[in-house]
Amino acid sequence: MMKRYGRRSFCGRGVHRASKKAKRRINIKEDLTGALTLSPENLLEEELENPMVQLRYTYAMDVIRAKLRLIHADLTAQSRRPVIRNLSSRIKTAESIGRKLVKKQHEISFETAVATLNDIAGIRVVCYFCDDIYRVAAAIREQKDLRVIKEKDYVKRPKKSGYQSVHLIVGVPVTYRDKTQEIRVEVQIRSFAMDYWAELDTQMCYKKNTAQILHVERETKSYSDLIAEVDNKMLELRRQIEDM
Ligand code: 0O2
Repeated sequence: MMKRYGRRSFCGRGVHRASKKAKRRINIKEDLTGALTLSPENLLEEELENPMVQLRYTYAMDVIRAKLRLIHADLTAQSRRPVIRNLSSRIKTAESIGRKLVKKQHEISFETAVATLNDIAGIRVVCYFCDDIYRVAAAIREQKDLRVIKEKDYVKRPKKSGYQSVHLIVGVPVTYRDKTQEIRVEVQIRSFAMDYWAELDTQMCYKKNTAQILHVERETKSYSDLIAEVDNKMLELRRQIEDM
């Protein structure tokens, strides 16, 4: 089962891809009394796929997507050039949640995932230029109906791998009947150039233990530096043109 940040046009609509149940592996365990129970992975999957859960996360992502369309229109009008190139979103698969919980040495359960993971729902914002990242992040911070819970700036301080993006964990109030629940959504904001590097890194290295191969680690990091240099040169050039 695989759910990725599918490329979606900026105005794209649609529901996040449904999981492929056919590929699902069911692990039933038998305890000493002979009772049959589902494995923690299967229980997690069951709870994650509950329509009320999926719809709450989808709702929260839709609120942010709608907000980002407004931000795009506003910033585009201000700068008289397009600012956001594309948006994509996804709900993390149970498999990926399970792996992340194991990596963080947490027990595998839906409750633990909801309590400890910030990126069950994720939105990726790809901007044209690297300064746009901070304009979009600032605009998100200004929204009174959203709460920025946490921020990570991997542009100012790239990860060891070379990964660059600004991450905002945004809380969205989702009300159903008389109950309001704050749903956390991870918003990853990056430039077109940073996205190119991250997409290829995901395909070739990320989560593949290539970090053990020193030259791969060194090369991917050096390409990230090169791309950042080009990104900055493009920004300088744009500024020169704007000043003409
Ligand atoms: P996937 O499959 O993209 O969902 P937190 O719990 O908020 O403190 P977290 O989520 O543990 O922090 O880590 P972090 O570094 O803030 O963000 C992790 C996400 O950033 C990853 O999600 C990736 O999407 C992306 N990312 C981080 N490092 C790299 C990297 O080296 N290469 C690439 N291509 N992407 C990276 P997941 O859950 O790991 O994966």
